[in-house]
Amino acid sequence: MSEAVSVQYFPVRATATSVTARAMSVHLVNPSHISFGVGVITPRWLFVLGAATPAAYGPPNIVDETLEPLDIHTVNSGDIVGIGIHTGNALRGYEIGTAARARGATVVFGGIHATLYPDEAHELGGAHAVVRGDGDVVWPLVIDHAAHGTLQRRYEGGRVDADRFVPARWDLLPSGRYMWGSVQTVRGCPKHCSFCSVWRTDGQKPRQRGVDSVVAEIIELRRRGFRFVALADDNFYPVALADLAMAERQGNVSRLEQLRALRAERFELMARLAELPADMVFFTQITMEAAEDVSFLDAMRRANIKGALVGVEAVTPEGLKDVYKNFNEAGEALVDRLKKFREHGVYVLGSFIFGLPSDRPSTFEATADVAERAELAFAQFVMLTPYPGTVDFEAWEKKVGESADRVAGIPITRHWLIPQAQRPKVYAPHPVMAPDEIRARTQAVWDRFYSLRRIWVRSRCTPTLRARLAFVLISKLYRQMYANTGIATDSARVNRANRWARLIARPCRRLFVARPLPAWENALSQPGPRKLFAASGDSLRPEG
Ligand code: B12
Ligand code: SF4
Repeated sequence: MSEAVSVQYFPVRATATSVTARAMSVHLVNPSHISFGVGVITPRWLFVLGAATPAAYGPPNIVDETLEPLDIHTVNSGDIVGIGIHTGNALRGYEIGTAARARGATVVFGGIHATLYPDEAHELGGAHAVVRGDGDVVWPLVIDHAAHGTLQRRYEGGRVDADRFVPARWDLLPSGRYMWGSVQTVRGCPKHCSFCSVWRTDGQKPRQRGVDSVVAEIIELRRRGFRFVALADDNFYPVALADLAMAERQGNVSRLEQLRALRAERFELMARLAELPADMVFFTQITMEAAEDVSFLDAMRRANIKGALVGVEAVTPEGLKDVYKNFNEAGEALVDRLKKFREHGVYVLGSFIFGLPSDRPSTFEATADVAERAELAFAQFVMLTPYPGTVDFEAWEKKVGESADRVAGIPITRHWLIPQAQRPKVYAPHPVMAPDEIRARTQAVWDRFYSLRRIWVRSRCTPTLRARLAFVLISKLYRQMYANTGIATDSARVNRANRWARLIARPCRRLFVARPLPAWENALSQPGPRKLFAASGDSLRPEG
């Protein structure tokens, strides 16, 4: 694209001190068609781009619509509105962009969906410019161009090297609204699952952030009263033992060294996390292969990484073949592998996909049984959705071609443009089950796994009554928030679920917050976090 501006050609930051800079405001908006008042996890991109916004333009106005909708009257002519979209919230993003443009603002889109469909943001979202890829480095340049009237149609943010990732600005967080902070430690994933776009957009080369900058952000969050932090990584375990063995077998010395260095850095990070206050709880996403890496699991336990989303996807070998995930186990070996996490103090949120071509009516109950026998703490059962940028999507789009069914006049191969309430639940025809059968059976599995009795039994994994209560509430919240992401058919059920989620969210948040530790304020430059704690007089964990 000739108009595209690539980040490589520009310095990290252009200067911007003009009068225009001070007269206009920068808004960053995370779109959502539904607001809960309280958020579970901080949407990290808002605070990363907030940090990347040049100081000359003043602090950006951050709006997360999962908390409450944007008040469009806060947007004035000449302002810059940055909107980050993934596929699920693209339609709402386009509404916001169109409205902001009508008010005379400069509209810029970014995020994974805009990366995949930049023209769509121009055609439907009122975009003046679209940033593809990472925004860390290119965002200040975009703002400067907008301020100086030299804005381009397209910017290529590329895949920024890990040492140029911008740490988030947590001082921009609205207080008392989120349960978990989010810190990214690695971007990219070496695997190639067919339903996932990460390895194609973020790349297969893991870009690991330096340990110091990760720890500094966590300290900052803890200082503000967050003791629960999601490590917002694609895959926290980018080097499996099998990868090392393969490089060794191939006699590939440089690859082996590279992998060993990455792995050593993971252990270094976990050792540093272990030095943080003992009340910290981390959660991440990891592949199942980590179960056979006992030293890694033990390091996770010491680091207080107490939970991990594991993509189980399917419980049969045929299902795993369907999604190119042959590195996972099936059957009893799967149950044993998942239990390994638990034995080493890591509680698993198992993620399963329903609607795979090899699924049969019996697969649903069999999956629910595995989830129980494997002693999963949480589970999600998602229906196969072809996300753009994935191998599955491309195959499906090619197969249905021009003859794709239409809903509200929109081909289902552009399902994200169909109004939320009318979106189909199942996209690809299944060899033996009707779409509604898949939906109903999926819902039944959710209902079974999240029955109050079963949640209460599972909550025994927590140490105190307060923690058990938190477990029950978060389980119910999780269930209710998911009730409208695909499985519920009638709007009454969706509305009921949303009301419940709103009601539970506030008390739930209170169970997650910790005492802020402002004494850490000036101590970030000190040698190590453990010393900082001793110096602050806090007795969460003694020094030495
Ligand atoms: C952490 C995470 C979650 C968390 C937390 C979400 C949260 N509140 O932040 C949880 C577990 C809740 C979650 C849930 C889901 N997620 Co998720 N998630 C992620 C993950 C691993 C990291 C996101 C993150 O924080 N990255 C760090 C930030 C800094 O990076 P970033 O968001 O990409 O932003 C950068 C650029 O994109 C760009 N950018 C972003 N916005 C903007 C805006 C402007 C103006 C500009 C200039 C630049 C810009 O600059 C940023 C800095 O470089 C991504 C994978 C990924 N690599 O993105 C998946 C990912 C975003 N999730 C995905 C999916 C599918 C989901 C679910 C639908 C899963 C499900 N089946 O239920 C739900 C939907 C939730 C919802 N309704 O929003 C997909 C989205 C695919 C797509 N095409 O949209 C991804 C890409 C993973 C995948 N497997 O493909 N997710
Ligand atoms: S699903 Fe997970 S393991 Fe597979 S490519 Fe995506 S991030 Fe990597």
